[in-house]
Amino acid sequence: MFCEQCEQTASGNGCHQWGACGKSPEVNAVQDLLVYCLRGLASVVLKAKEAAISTREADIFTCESLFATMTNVNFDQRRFTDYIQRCLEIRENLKAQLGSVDWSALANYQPNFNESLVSQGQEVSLELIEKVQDLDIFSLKLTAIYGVKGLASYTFHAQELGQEDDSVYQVIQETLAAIDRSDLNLNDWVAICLKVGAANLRAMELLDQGHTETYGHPIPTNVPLNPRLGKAILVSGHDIKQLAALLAQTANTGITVYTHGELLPAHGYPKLKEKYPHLYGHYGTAWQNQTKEFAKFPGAIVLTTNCLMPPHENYESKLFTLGPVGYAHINRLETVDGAIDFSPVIAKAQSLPGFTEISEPRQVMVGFAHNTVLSVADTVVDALKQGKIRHFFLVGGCDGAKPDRNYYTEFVEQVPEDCIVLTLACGKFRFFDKQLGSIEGLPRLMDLGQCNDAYSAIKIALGLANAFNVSVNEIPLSLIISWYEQKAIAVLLTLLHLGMQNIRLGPTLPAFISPNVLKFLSDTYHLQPITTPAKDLADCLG
Ligand code: FSO
Ligand code: SF4
Repeated sequence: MFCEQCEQTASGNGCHQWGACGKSPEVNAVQDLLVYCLRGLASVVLKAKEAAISTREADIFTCESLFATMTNVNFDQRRFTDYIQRCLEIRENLKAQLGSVDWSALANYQPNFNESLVSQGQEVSLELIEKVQDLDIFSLKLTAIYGVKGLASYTFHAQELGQEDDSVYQVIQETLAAIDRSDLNLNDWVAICLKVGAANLRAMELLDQGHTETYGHPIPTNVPLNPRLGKAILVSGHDIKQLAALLAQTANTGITVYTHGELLPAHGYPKLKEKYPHLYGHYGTAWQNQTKEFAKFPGAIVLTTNCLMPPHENYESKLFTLGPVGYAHINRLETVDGAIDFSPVIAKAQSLPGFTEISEPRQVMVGFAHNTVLSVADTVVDALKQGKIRHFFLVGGCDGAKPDRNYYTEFVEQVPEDCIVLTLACGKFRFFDKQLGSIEGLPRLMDLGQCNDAYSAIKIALGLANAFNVSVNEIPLSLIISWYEQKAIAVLLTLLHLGMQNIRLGPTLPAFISPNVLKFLSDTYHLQPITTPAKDLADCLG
């Protein structure tokens, strides 16, 4: 097998025997086969778009199935077989509408379902076909594919909330179709990657609109970290819409709903909180701690998106997945009349003890999305001008199990008292409950939301640049980013598209970035690896 799409890739050099995430070589091969078929579908979709034939079904399908191939989303080989079959059905349906066209071999590719899809997937591994030809183009093709996976996940969430823009689908399909081309040079591939970043900015804007138009702008909200007595359901992942659907179905059941991981920021949405008082508190920390945290949780658990880890026997019977998420033998929630039916989760929660003991009250504050922060832009600008705030640090991104991620905790601990830390995504769980005080009434630690809310960080940076009438690289803001999976790659491409300089990335640099591509990123954008908290802090403040 070959996969190097995430930060945890084996020895920083690609997973070749078995995925460090728990993905088997067989699942990896059928994922490769699916992506290969999606690339063929993309060329047909582009022709259909030119001919003004509706491609919405194909576009949404492409997003969902690419989402399923992201790290820690779906480990179920049968689901990928279903996705491949569906991909070919959609492709042939579009071809039939287009009439006689001279299709490429990729657009006509037909796997043999009577033989092993695993060996057919191994034959179309991108590494096998491309790496030998040109390492730098291979590196940029991987960057584009992985970035498109992240973009597809944001686009999938946005369309769930009724927000779509055909220009985003166009970029996803163009990028997938371009992988097959051998006539593009390095500059062309850099441009393709930056275009993915631009489309991702639009996708994140759509997702932000979807969230805020449906659930209101997040407001500063205290979230209990201690449970309350009674039956309980824990919801993890990122999908606010599915959380809302669960809340609707559990209203008046007496069950308390807790968020886990990246769903913590859901508590900041006023329309969710007002409507569903049984959305009570947060339980646990980041994704890599789930095997311990899920085992202890005394109720049912729903995984709405990444990051799913291979479940342990001691909690798998109370774990449920939905949408693109999956694991063989784990309960899967079905869609009934267009909505997920959570009744098996409710029945499971009722059969489990729930919380029978209370603990010391603790809480954290969420809800510092762009609307809240920019509503006090004048205070921020005054405090900056008067030197009361010296610098902003965005310390955010993904968490992971490696010990070198302690850098981010130590960094936040060492940030001087006249500086403010903005954070987002699951990396914050290393320091989210620290009491850092405030400056001029502004908390020194502000949680902007999920990785899906990276748009907020960008809006705040652009808003401050606008208030000072300078470029975004001239405001006193440093980006200290931790990455893990492909959404982080999409966001990084967005930041590069915006021309953001001096991003510090860690805990290690992506394995798929070749030395020449890294040199380009470092020369053009001054993208750099993290070093030590003390050195990086001194450099940023210097
Ligand atoms: Fe974390 Fe996982 Fe949100 Fe990622 S839960 S690591 S960038 O998939 O999604 O931040
Ligand atoms: Fe390895 Fe990451 Fe790929 Fe899993 S997703 S196989 S850990 S590179």
